[in-house]
Amino acid sequence: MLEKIKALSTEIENYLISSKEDLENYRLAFTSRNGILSQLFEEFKTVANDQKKVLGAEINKLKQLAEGKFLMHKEIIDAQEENNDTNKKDLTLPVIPNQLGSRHPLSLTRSRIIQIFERIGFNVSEGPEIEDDWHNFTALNFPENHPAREMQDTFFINKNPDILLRTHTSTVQVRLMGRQKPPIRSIMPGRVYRNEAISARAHCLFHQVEGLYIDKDVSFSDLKNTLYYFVKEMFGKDIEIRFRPSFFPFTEPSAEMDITCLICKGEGCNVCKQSGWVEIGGAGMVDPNVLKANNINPEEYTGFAFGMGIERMTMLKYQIKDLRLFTENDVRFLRQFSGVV
Ligand code: 2NL
Repeated sequence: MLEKIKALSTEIENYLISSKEDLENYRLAFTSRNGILSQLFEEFKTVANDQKKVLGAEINKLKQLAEGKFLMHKEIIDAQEENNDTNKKDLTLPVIPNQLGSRHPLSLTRSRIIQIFERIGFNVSEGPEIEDDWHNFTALNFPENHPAREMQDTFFINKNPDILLRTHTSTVQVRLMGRQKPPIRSIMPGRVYRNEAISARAHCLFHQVEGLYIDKDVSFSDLKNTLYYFVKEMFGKDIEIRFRPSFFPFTEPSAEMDITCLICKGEGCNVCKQSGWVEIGGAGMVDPNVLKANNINPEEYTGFAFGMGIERMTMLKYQIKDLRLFTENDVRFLRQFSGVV
């Protein structure tokens, strides 16, 4: 009997199982109720008592080997089946919908700004981000020694002082004046670049929207009314706008624009430094020198222009505290804007 156990043990070890059928044949031959192992246990009952201890231990080892091999191969084959067998899958189940991405908050703000200005007759103009000195500075009445021309603000390309990354989108307005006679009524949203250290409040790349309206008899009250309308549409009827005297090389007179702080509604808080107002941009009447430089007769035409930061407005609108969130592309941040239109 010992011989028989040894032979069976070798047979089990060498038995090849590579399919479901192999596994079933193996089970029938060895471990099933009518298999060889059962027969062996029957035979064991007839063995002389003094041999039972030794033989019993051997048979048990054989049983463990046989059943262990069965379980191991069953696991492998079941796993393979699960991967291959599409028949088992319920193809009538509804599909799991693709998770849609969401619009970037800056893109949402940009679209909303365009929508608001298009309704009162402004169109949208675009232009290159790599510009020259004329379009970025000279045509906009920047004096030769103006600090904004210096290296710390402007990115120059290949150290060539004439080729640069635009520092404002006014370059597009210059191009527009170069190819279109007034009336001009257009807004220019786009990327601008400044050579600044990146922090929660500053970035070397950001987005601006500028606007330009040139026609006969355009006045400062047109400017105020247009921006008043914009602020009410963009931020709500309860938000006020105020103008403070300021200076820009390209406008005269010039003003900076504040709106009611959206966080405290004018009560005073950390965001507005207790003033109840937050700045959103600047504006003014186009300087006659700018009109002249762009071949528009300032005796015949007047105009107003304005510029606002898209990041700034987005941060105020959605209470975003750190500018860097806009460029890090963290999906946990971006996902919060899904469904916002
Ligand atoms: C700001 C201020 C401003 C303009 C931009 C402009 C363009 C032309 C002529 C005259 Cl072609 N002006 N643009 C005017 C006033 C202010 O931007 O704080 N931007 C974020």
